[in-house]
Amino acid sequence: MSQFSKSIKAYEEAKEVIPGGVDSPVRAFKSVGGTPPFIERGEGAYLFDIDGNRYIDFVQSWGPLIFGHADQAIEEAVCSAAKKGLSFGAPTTIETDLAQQIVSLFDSIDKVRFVSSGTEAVMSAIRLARGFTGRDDIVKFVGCYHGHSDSLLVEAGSGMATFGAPSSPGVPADLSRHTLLATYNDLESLKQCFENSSEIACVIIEPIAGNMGLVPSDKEFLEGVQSLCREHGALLIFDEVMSGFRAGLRGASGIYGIDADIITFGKVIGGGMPVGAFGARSEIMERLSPDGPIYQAGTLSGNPIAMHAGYASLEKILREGDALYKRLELLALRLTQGLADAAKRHGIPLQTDVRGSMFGFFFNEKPVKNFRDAMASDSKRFAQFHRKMLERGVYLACSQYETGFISSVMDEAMIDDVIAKADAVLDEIK
Ligand code: HOZ
Repeated sequence: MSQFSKSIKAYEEAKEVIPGGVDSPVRAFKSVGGTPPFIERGEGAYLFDIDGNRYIDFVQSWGPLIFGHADQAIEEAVCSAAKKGLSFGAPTTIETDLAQQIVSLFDSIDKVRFVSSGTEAVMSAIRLARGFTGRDDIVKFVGCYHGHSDSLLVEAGSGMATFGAPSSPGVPADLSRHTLLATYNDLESLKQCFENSSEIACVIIEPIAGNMGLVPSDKEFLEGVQSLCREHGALLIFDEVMSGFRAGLRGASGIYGIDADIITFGKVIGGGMPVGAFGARSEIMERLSPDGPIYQAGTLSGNPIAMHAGYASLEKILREGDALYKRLELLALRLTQGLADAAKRHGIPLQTDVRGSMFGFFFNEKPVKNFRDAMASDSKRFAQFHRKMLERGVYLACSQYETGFISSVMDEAMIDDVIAKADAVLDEIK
């Protein structure tokens, strides 16, 4: 009997009534083989599946759970808010409280608007940029993923990369022709886009890409992107849905010291509840309805339970400040160094990187700077590594085009245990 037998049965049942058995494609384990464990509960650094297997969790719901599972303060905030009602569709003071926390940290943000997901945040930011500039074209970088809205589902990372799809049926060609593509960490390719179009409303980028695996921008490249945007009157959008409050207290914006015109958030600012947000200076945000003509709305936007979860999460973050990210980065470096040493011992080429609590690794001879480099990594070896680590109780993202996350409830002993397991696995797959 397999250690995953209940999950295998649950997956078969799910597939009868849910496409692919999952509500988001990357969860299906298609690129690594096998079936996904069905989760029963999370506690601290660990996940428990319905077969009773325990895993140390480096996925953390794809990023939000920086304090691990069932954090007491966040749980209490959610429970006490829930007792007062689940949704009002009317203003609440907690929205202002959470907005103030975010505005206080970013010089370039005077106002934020809350939505219910990262996809929604980015989709709204694009509309705002188009409405503000009166232009239709946008530039995105190949391999960056900005959620699944039409304009952005072109040569995207994350699940699109996992399944090797350049774009999705259902996105009208008339729309995707307004999405120009540039190469990550290659300023010349962006210059080319500006030469090809004088109608560019915005350039959107994950300044620390986390959806083609972890691939940070080079500083000079990102500075160049900002100058080109200014030169051509296009807005710069930092998609910090993943890197926001993950790579550092001020995300990539703080690490690089670059102020984007619009920043999008999600994941950590919801503490595990569905939240997204986008923010900018007043001049831009005031173009949004009801102050201005650019429409954007949502029945559950600023949902009180989600706002309380996000506020409790940010309150904990602000209490520890930069020290939190230093601590998490040291753990991430301990992990990636341990993996790199083990890989070297077994003669396996491995590239690793870390930004704050985000870490990534590629089975690749060469450093990874863009999506083409990422795709040259050994996906078969990744799949073997993933499966064998899972069998040993280590829950890693089920695609080489995703990022790993350290949570505050992890410690050195846990990391060392994972390194020992990785060492054994790498020995088996060398
Ligand atoms: N945006 C998440 C990280 N790539 C993936 C979440 C999902 O697609 O389910």
